[in-house]
Amino acid sequence: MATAVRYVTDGQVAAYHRDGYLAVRDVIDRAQIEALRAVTEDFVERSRQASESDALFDLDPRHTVEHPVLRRIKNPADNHPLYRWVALESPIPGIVAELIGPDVKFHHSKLNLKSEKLGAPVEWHQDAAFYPHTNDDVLAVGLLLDDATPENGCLAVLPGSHLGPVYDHYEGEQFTGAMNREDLRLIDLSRARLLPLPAGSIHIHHYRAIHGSAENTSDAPRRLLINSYSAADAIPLTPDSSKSPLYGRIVRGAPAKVFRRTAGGWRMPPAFDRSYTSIYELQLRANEASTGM
Ligand SMILES: O=C(O)CCC(=O)C(=O)O
Repeated sequence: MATAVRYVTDGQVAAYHRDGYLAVRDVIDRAQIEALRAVTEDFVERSRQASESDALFDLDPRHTVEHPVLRRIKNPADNHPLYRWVALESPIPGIVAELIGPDVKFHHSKLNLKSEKLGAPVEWHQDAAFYPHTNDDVLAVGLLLDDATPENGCLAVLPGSHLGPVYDHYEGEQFTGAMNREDLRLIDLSRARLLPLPAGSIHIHHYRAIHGSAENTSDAPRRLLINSYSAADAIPLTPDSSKSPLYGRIVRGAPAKVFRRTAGGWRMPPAFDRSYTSIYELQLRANEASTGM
């Protein structure tokens, strides 16, 4: 009898549920990573023609035709077959199924680019504040297209924080895309773990896990292709903001006949189906508001 392929060990599955994150090395081979880098460089070239952020590109305010500073490619899985392969057919959905499956649903994809010396930080936040679901089996998988280091802004995660509350991501009435400053003061962020990893590795974080990353102060880029998934029986509580045809697609197993619900709640995000820009934009706007710029 054929045995099913296993991508992660029981120990890794337990570590994900205990810590709220997991790093796995050598998931995508060097040739595919080189191909993904070439595709990504083509998108950066195309972004020269854009003068403002749109449905595909999220541009840093410093972006110019001569020196493109692209922060994010939106919905990469809809925009190139290789990105789509990563999201739907690479070993990644299989790994997700071992963590929260067997039935797995696609949520969204994005590619965050931190360019040399310029790449913007991502402040501490929890993805759950952006897209709450009926239960907590929701996660994001980041595939590193470059070696990630503390200097180029590798991801940092606070272990065990997925077992705590989902904090307010508002200052007053403004959704800032970052954890509320008063709450942050009460949290010991010195316990956060940096995740430096070679290209081709993935890191996976639970959607309640507190995470963020520093700016890129190095001479090397840090490009991170993120795909988010949920258990099929985790039902989104807010409308889709991605507008992607892949949203809600079953990528492993079967659709849920019964939804599953975890107790608890937190403040709803704004109506992102009408107004979502990007986490960078939200965090920048909030910082400008707080410094009176
Ligand atoms: O790009 C990063 O380092 C962080 C990504 C992230 O947390 C996000 O885009 O929600």
